[in-house]
Amino acid sequence: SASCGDGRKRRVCYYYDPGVANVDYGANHNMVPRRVAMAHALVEKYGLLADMERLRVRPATEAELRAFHDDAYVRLLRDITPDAYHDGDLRDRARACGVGVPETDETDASAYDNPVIDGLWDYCLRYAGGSLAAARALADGSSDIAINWSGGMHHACRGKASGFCYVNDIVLAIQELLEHFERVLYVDIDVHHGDGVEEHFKRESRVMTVSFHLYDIDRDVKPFFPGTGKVEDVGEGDGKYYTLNVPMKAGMDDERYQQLFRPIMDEVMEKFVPDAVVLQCGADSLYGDRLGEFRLSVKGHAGCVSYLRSFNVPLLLLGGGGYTVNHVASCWCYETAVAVGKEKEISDEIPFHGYEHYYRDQGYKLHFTVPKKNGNKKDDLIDKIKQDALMNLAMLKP
Ligand code: VJV
Ligand code: CA
Ligand code: ZN
Repeated sequence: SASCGDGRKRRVCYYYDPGVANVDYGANHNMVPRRVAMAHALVEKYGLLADMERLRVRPATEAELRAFHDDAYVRLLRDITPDAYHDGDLRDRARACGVGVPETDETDASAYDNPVIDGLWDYCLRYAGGSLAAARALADGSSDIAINWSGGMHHACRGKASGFCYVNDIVLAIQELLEHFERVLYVDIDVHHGDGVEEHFKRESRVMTVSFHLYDIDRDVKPFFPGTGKVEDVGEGDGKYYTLNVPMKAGMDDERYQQLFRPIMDEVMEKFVPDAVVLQCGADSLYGDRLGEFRLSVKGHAGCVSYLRSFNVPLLLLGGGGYTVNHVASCWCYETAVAVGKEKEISDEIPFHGYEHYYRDQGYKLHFTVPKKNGNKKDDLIDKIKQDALMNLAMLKP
């Protein structure tokens, strides 16, 4: 059960490729890969590397990407550069694959989300390579927990980029895990719906996908991206009820989030009994995010990591969204500490490590404060969504 073995040490391996952190999505783009370098600098300064195996791995290969992605899409990612795009020869192919250049395609929304950037191919191979290596470290039994904060790109489709994601490293990692484990559980705490992963496995009963996300149908403007993830979407065919969606409204705080997360995950663990767990730790569900509208603290977010860790099942931790970079780095550093079981030992004072000036707004504390909001304490909607989710889980054969 959830309570046993929490104090036990875990063998943790950690993947960090500085080549990924130098990628630039363009001026004012929300996605800032440097946040991973910031998280890493904290991890290093807090001395956490001593408690982990450091994975040094090769980038993914073209053939490895083709285990999920279309040939034509993989070729496009390989061939496209800002110059080739401007020359026009690859422009149509690029736009068909959801990528573009904002200055050229002013009216094309996806060009803003998924720009053709310098080093795009190398970036994709490296972050996918990290997630694949991490999956292998679990599959061969050499690690209990494996971490790749550059991964977690849950929106990428077989033949198309979407939502800042070009290659779906999560699908690739799960496919790798399926070679060695019978059942794999995917859990997604990014504020956005994990649509790309769900779509690929929605007919598969060996993979259960669970996404917690912001979903507001009664919005006066556009729905929150990507607009999918209703509680009624439960998978199809053999995979029916092996998809679970937990749509939430804006403003979710630690208490209410855990009121859903814990009982739902208890039930999932008991019914599905996974052999490995993949947790996408998108940090845009934190308070103060530039895109998200939840109000989680670092401890609230990390509560999901420690809860799943307590089940003692091989655990793959991936990054994802997260657009207020100081919050993201604080969170992933703290979650690295949770993985190695040292979260109580790391100081709340941000150490001098080269990026300390980013933490001024949070008083140079690792745990930024979440202002209390006085609303009605009893929340019928929480009970309603919990009931709906548990009803779907009741349909799963034990
Ligand atoms: O909502 C959308 C799509 C649009 C078209 C593009 N415009 C800019 C916004 C509306 C319909 N896209 C989302 C994508 C969110 C991706 C989240 C990814 C993850 O966290 O789940 C996993 C890594 C969106 N929301 C906000 C923006 N795009 C956005 C993109 C920009 C931007 C401002 C907002 C890109 C460039 C620039 N500004 C300069
Ligand atoms: Ca999610
Ligand atoms: Zn997100």
